[in-house]
Amino acid sequence: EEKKRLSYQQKFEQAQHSVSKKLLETALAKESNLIASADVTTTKELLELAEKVGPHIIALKTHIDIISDFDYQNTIIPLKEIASKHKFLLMEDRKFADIGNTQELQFTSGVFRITDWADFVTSQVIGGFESLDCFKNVGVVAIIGMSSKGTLTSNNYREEALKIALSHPNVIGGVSQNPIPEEILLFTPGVNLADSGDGKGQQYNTPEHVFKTLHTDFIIVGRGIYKSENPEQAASQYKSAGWNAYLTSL
Ligand code: 5FU
Repeated sequence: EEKKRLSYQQKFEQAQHSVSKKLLETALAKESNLIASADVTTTKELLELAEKVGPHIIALKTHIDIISDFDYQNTIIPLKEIASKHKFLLMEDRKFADIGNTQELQFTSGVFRITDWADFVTSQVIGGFESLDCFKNVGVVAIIGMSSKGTLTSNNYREEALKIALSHPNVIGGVSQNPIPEEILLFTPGVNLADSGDGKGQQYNTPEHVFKTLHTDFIIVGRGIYKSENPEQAASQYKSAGWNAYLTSL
């Protein structure tokens, strides 16, 4: 018989970090484990997508540096309003990958001021344990393994990356295509119901597959939703597929 996973309720009870608690609480309340990746390039598209998918997601993942007309007042303020209206968190997929001092500057300064609005951020752990110290007021999702073909995140790299992730108090979870210990949350991108790849190295699995084989906690879906003719309906479909796959994996 297959090993059972912990439920969101059990993970909520054991969670130490306020952002983990918030994510799990939101998942239980909305019956969703879906994070939509908003890889669009204008403020208008970003806000429209957030409004459409908002009811179905627990978090919206951004690459804020691809927004060509970014402006704190016109991009972030309305985005935060939509997030609070539809009760989802903001995940900035910045993938920090430098020394602590530089990451701190990238996190707090520049035009994006990520520290002022993101609930949680992604970071590589290649800079070592102390490079994560600056992310005090947010949750960190550590990049353990990547979804792309030929990634250098080998077994050995992932093992070392996990040691940092599991021991750092700012870390709430990891991005990976492999199972990780249940003390932290698992976020899995590379999820699509229609495609197996994008011709640029991305590799896709279905929600069923990642819940069954990885016991993932949250699926991250980009083009499957925002490129769809009806993003609202697509979000609803991924939400149901993800939730049913979670229930089946219990
Ligand atoms: F860390 C990772 C990873 O290993 N694979 C990813 O695809 C992050 N991602 C992100 O998830 C990537 O930067 C995109 O923003 C998103 C996947 O988008 P897709 O359109 O569903 O392929």
